[in-house]
Amino acid sequence: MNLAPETRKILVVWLVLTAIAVPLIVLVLGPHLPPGKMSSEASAQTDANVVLTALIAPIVLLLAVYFGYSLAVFRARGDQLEDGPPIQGHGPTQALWIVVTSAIVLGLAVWGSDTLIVSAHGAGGGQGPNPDALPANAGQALQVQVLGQQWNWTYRFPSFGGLETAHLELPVGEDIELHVTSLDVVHSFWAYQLGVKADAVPGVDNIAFVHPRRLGNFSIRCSELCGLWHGHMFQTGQVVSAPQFASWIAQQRHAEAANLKYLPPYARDYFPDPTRRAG
Ligand SMILES: [Cu+2]
Repeated sequence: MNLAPETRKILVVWLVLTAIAVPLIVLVLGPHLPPGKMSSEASAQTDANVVLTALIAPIVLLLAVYFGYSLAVFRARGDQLEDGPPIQGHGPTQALWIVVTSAIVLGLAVWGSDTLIVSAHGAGGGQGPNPDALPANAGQALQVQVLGQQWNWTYRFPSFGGLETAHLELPVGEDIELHVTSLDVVHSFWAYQLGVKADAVPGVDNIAFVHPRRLGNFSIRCSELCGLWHGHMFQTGQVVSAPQFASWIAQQRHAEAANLKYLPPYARDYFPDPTRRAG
């Protein structure tokens, strides 16, 4: 191809900078991009952040190099204040631009849809009462109900007698089926390091799947302004080993046994008595 010397220089600078930037983004910045690798869903989100950052870098660099080169080389010198010759379109550049941008957008759409639906079970978002993206063994997932109320979170475990706990522990390596709902106003359950964020809406059973992969703490916040003490809806949850989870559940059942009879029967959602203050 016959390239103008300017084009060749711009391309060389761009290629060199791209060859430096992309590996740095993938290898150095990538491991620090949010939300981390604590669950399959979080990993899929982190991978998406790495791919998008690595892909955007050459585009940003091309624009920056072209801009910088134009400022340095094509600027008017002295008191010559004359426009350059008009450009009336450039077929090959336009065709290349359309082909490359279409390939990037369509490629990302296919990859993103596959990740969302097949490998990351809805990627931690609430999918409503009838989820489309299910983990392979959805039937065996551990069900945990997440209850938002002004201004705290509580959790119910239907497979352990409807036990309600004031804090959240989850077993590592298992599929968890979160049923997020609210007792009063709209909240949003955001377990940051797990890559889960699902709206908690009264009367709605909002299902989000998560598969914890690593042990450790995760922070839980309400991410929907829900009243005066919205900022107080903060907790720390734990991903623990299966035996630790079993002993935590046993201990919670023992500690909460006396309270169990005051709880309403386990349901997918609750409509509290409007004449009483919820919670
Ligand atoms: Cu809230």
